Amino acid sequence: MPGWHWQPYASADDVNGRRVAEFPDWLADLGRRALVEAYEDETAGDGYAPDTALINFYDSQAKLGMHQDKDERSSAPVVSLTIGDSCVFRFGNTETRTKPYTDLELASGDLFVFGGPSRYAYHAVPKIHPGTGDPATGLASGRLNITMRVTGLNDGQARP
Ligand code: MD6
Ligand code: FE
Repeated sequence: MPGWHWQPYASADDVNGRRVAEFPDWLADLGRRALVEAYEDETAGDGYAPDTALINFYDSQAKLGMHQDKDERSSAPVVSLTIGDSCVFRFGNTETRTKPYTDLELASGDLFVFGGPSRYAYHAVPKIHPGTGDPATGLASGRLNITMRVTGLNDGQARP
């Protein structure tokens, strides 16, 4: 990060050399349900078709500085999921990487939607709370963050 290491249908040669996995339907379904709940609008998920999931692992020391998610060519919402350790999530404003911002706690199972006026809000992860995750998630330690996105970069053409 930032930038895109991989393309759909290509191999992830800087990680494991395997073909980048298809975006799972169940994850897109979860994204649509997230929009319905976040906007309290049964139609809010209609047509939402995320094509890319970025998965970041945070160890107990990891931090992510203030940034906007603006590599996408689409202003469709970004849906973020937390698994494992909880963290402090700093949700800022769209103008500056400084105050005003709100610090909130994201715990395993929480889902956060960046959409509408908050789509380009600055945000950060200043702190992980080590040891707060439930090993029943399958993650013994640390935090996984999955963000699903409509990149607008994918032409939708399947390649061999
Ligand atoms: C989070 N993640 O971990 C917030 N942004 O709660 C991000 O802000 C993020 O994980 C861009 C790319 C990957 C990310
Ligand atoms: Fe981000």
